[in-house]
Order: sequence, then C-alpha cells, then structure tokens
Amino acid sequence: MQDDFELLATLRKELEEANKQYYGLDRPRISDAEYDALMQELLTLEAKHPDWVTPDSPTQRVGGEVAKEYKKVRHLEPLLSLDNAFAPGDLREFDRRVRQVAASVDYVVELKIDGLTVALTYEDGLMVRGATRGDGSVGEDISANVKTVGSIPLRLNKTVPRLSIRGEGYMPKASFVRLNQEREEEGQPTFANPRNAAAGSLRQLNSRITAERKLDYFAYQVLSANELGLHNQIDVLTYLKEQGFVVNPEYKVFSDIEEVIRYCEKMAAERHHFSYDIDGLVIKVNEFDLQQELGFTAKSPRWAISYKFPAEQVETVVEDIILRVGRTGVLTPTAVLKAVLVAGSTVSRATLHNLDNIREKDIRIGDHVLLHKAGDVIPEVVRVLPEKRTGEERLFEMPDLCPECQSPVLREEEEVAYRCQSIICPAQQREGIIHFVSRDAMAIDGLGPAVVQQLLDLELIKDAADLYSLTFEELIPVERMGKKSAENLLKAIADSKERGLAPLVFALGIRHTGEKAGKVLAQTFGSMEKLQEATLEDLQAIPDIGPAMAESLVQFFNLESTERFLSKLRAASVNMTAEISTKPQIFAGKSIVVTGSLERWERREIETIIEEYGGKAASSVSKKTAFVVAGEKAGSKLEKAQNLGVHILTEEEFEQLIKHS
Ligand code: 3BD
Repeated sequence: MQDDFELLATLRKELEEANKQYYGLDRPRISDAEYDALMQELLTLEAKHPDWVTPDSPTQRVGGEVAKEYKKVRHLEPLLSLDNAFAPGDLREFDRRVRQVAASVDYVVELKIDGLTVALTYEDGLMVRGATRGDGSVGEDISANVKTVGSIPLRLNKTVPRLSIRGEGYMPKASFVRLNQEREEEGQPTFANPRNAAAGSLRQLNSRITAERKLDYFAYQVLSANELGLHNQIDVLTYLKEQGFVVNPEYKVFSDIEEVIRYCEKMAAERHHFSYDIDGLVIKVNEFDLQQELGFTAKSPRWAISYKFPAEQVETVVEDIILRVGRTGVLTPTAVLKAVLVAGSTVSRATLHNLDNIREKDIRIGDHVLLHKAGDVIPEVVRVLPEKRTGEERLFEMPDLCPECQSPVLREEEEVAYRCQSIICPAQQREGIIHFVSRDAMAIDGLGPAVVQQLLDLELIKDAADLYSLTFEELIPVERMGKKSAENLLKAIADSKERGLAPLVFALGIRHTGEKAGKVLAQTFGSMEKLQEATLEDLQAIPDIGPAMAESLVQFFNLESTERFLSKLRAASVNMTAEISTKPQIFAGKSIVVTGSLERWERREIETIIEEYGGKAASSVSKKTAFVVAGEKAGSKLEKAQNLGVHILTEEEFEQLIKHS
C-alpha cells in the first residue's frame, strides 16, 4: 500500500515534469514512448486504487469521458469583441483617440492567434471548468476536452481561491497537416484550416478523440486582475507564466504608435514562420488605470484593437486535374496549377480533396481560381472566378478504373472517397512502403518516395519486407545513391529491426489503425503472435479499440498475404515484441548525463543501456542529475557537475556498476 502510494507520487511528478518541459522551453528529457509507459503504469495503479485519483492527476488528460451534449455555462463576465484595424491609418486613428485621454501611453502588442477563445476557471488552485466563447455571455462546458490539452495546467503553481483565465485554444500547423492527411487516407472529409480543426476537436463529445488531436493554448487575460495585485497587461502575462500557463513569447511593449506599426508590418512579413496560424496582432493599452478611463463601446474595449492581416489569396489557372492513389486506395484529385507565389512559396499543385468538393465549388479544368494555403501550408482552391470563363472549361469526372492499375474504382457508402479496389495496386504498394518507412513507423531515414520508386522500378523490392534483404551491391546502381548513402541506408534498415511492436503495427498500415492504436495493441498483446491470434471479441474488449478498427484488424490478420509478409519480417529477425526490459532497474527514476568521448560505447549505445536499466539519459546537468558519466575531453557539463557537487563516474566505474547489479 505504502509502496504503491509512493510510486504513484513519483509517477505523477515525473509526468508533470515531462509535461512542463514539453510545453516550456526545455527539451523534454524523456521520449514519447517513455512518457506513454509511465502514463500506463500510473493508469494501472489508479485503477487499483480508484480513491487515489485526484482531479489534477496527469491521467485526467488522457480523455475518455463521453458526453451526449454540452452543458451551457454563463461566463462570469461576458467575453469582449475587438475592433479591427486593416491599415496603418486605422492604428494612428486608434492612437489619436487614446491620446485624447492620456499624453503618454505604453502599448503591448501580441500576436493574434487564429484559434478560438477558451475560458478557464480554477478553484482553490484546481481547474474546474473550461468553456467555449458561445455568444460571449453563454458558452458550452468543454471541461473534459480542455483537460486533454497538455499546455493547460490542471493545477496552478500558486493556489488562489478563484481564478478566471481567457486565452486562445489552437491546433499547431503540423498537427493540422497530419490530421488532414489521416482523414484523407481514411476517406473522411478534411478540415479547411487549423481553426476549424481545433473547433471540431474541442467540441468532440468523446474527449479521447480530443486528446489525440494535439491542441495547444496561449493564455492572455486574467479576470479581476486588480485583486491579484496586477496593474497592467505585462503583469498579467508575467503572472500567467508564473502560474504555469503558456504565454505567446512574441509580445512587445512600445510607447510610439509608429513603432507599433513597424512591428505589425514586420510580423505580417514573418507570419508564415510560426508553427501556428496567426491572423493579425492585438494592440492593448498596458496600464489598467488608463484602460478603465478609456472604457468600452457597446461590445468592445476602447483600449484595444486588432490589426488584421489581409487574407492571402492569389489568382491562378487550373491547367489539369490529376489523381493520386494513396496507401488505402483512395483516389485524391489534385489540381495542376499555373505556378504562383502564395504565403511565401511557389505553388503548382493543390489538393482538391474529393469529388464532392470539386462539384460543390464547381471547379473545372481551365478555370481561373483563387488560391490560398489552409493552415498556411496546404494549397487549396478557395473559389472559382466564373466571370473569367470562356466556355472552353471541361468538367472533371472520376474514372471507373484506377489510373495506376486499371482495377475498378468504387465509392463506398457514407464515404466521400473513391477507392481503387485492387489489393495489389502498385500505387497502393508504393504508398504503403513509404508509410512503412516513415518516421513514426519504422523510421528508416534516407528512404524517400523517389528512392522507394526506384527500388520498385529496378525490381529490387516488391514489398517493404524485401528492404531487409537489400545488399550494398544492389543499392549502388540506384540514382544519386553514393557509397556513403548506401551504407547509411543499410544501417538505418538494420536499426529499424529493433523498433519494436508498436511502431511495427502502425507501419503495417492496417485501416483505422493509427500510431496510438499501435501502442495500445503492443501494450495489450506484447507480441505479434498474440496479436495475430486475437479474436474480434478480444479486440472489442479493449477500451481504445473501436468496432471498425477491431473489424479491420481481424480482416487484415486473416489475409494470406499478411501471413506471408510477416513471415518475411520474421525471417529477417525484425523484433516483433513490445520491449519489456529484463535488466534490473537500478537507475529507475534517475537522470544520468553522459559527456565527453567514450571508448567502450557509442553515445547511442550507452544511452540505451541507461534506459534499459530504468534510467533517463538526460542532455543537461542540473541538481537533479543522479550522476554524470564523463569520458575524454569532457567540457562544460563536467564543470557544471563539479560545481553542483553532482557525482561523476568514469566509463570503468559505470561498467562496474551495471556488471554488479
Ligand atoms: C488572440 C476578442 C481583449 C482581452 C478583449 C483585449 C475577440 C477573440 O491571440 N485580447 C489575444 C487574442 C485575442 C486578445 C482580447 N488577445 N480579446 C484577444 C481577444 N492575444 N487571438 N479576443 N475575439 C479573442 C472574438 N472571437 C470570436 C468572435 C468575436 N470576437
């Protein structure tokens, strides 16, 4: 009992620490896989002792609560709107009105994140509610979903009786791109931009889906800030950071509107460089006293204004519509465009998603269209310019046969996608191999789409399993493959054999079975054999596995081609077990830093050893470092360890330690 309780506390601390590092400036010291393993352990422990579950436990972030509908909640204070400025002149006008009240003024300029307002309430230091904006007075209670957002603290660093926060929930561009890719592969409709994707995710009735969507949050407002001894917006941002919120770091203070304008223009030019969408900046009078004096119009403060970037849309011509065949056989229509510059890069292709989208927007070959980038990344046709039609434009039709293998193409019920029905379609096989080697799957570096295509063309491989029998001599004739890159590629292929079961299950590209599912299945079954033997009932009994996924898993493992493929992997001694370390966990909970050049091990090897024995291989020395292993020519890290009084081991000493454990 006592042991369990101590373990529980340790696990929570580690997870909270990792989470803080992830959202703070530090690089996380533990990997995603280690994070998942700790989380799993904590979940198991809490299942054993349900009365130990607290509202701020990291497990409360994994989601799982399924609501039928959202409760309405009245905001303590209504959410305000903002006046818009579209040109420097509008900002000078705003400044003039402010200066009628005060001769000197400081402005805080913040990026305007293109997400959605989320209001948070904390009581006695704990998050008790998250709500959407709604109509400004009444929003929806989305607490279960908000808890899955890692950058929102479940507990404040300093307890106060009550705290109301406002900020912007958003989806980073990378998450958006990935989500849409997955949805396109699955034949589901895609989101138009990260804001819609974030809104859709936050309004999920099943909070586990929200948890998978990787949302983020920037806080910018505190209600009743005066009562907390805060006197201006800079105080607010500082306070929010102290309390554990993430504040967008790009804010600046200026006392001259011309400086504000210059900063706005600078940010407008750099708007595409951020990892999240911004649609402008917000300019706020810093001092609360002056804010109060300026007051409000009907619904927006006179002390703040938003400077909106013009929407970036450019005109171009759809020269052709071609089809791309994806890994799951989905045919995605793509527009071939007259090349244009948009949102910082030249674009000559745009996904048209599916036939419904083409028909809805009535896009025809030869049309003049307006183009933008969804989430600043994905080129997309906004609308057609019908006034520019000549009558020469041609309607696009889905073919009856796959353009790559001439097998029948069918649209499945309740799907927007058309799929090639063949299971031996070369395009599907190529895309399947590209997926197999991708970063979250088998992580084989140096094997891009072009090389995969060549390996197929040269008949060096027929499927991904053939990669494991490639030789150096075979690789040399591949275009642009030097000796060094051939060696590196072979090493990467060999290394991938030890990726373990979870990435391998994901790499197989089973329908509905994503990266997360790979982890769950690996955790549950421990080996490919066990997973292959699982019945539909076994799979449906797993909380994270939905009926569609269970169905497609059984189908997949019943295929003779699956058995053949897995046998080839087995023959190549690809590890098909979930790694369970058999080593004594002597470094459990310890953070160890390796520095200098070593004689006995490669850097990666010693780090693996540390992890096998339960420790964390950290990159920087702090008071929390258990010890440092120092090799030849160790520099500043060794010095820091000496200064902090951290224990220092030689390579020999480290070796003795593990030998005698
Ligand atoms: C941001 C109001 C004030 C507290 C009112 C000054 C209008 C969306 O990054 N500050 C920000 C951001 C939004 C803000 C304020 N600071 N209001 C701010 C904001 N850094 N996006 N907004 N909003 C939030 C809105 N949203 C939907 C419909 C109508 N208005």
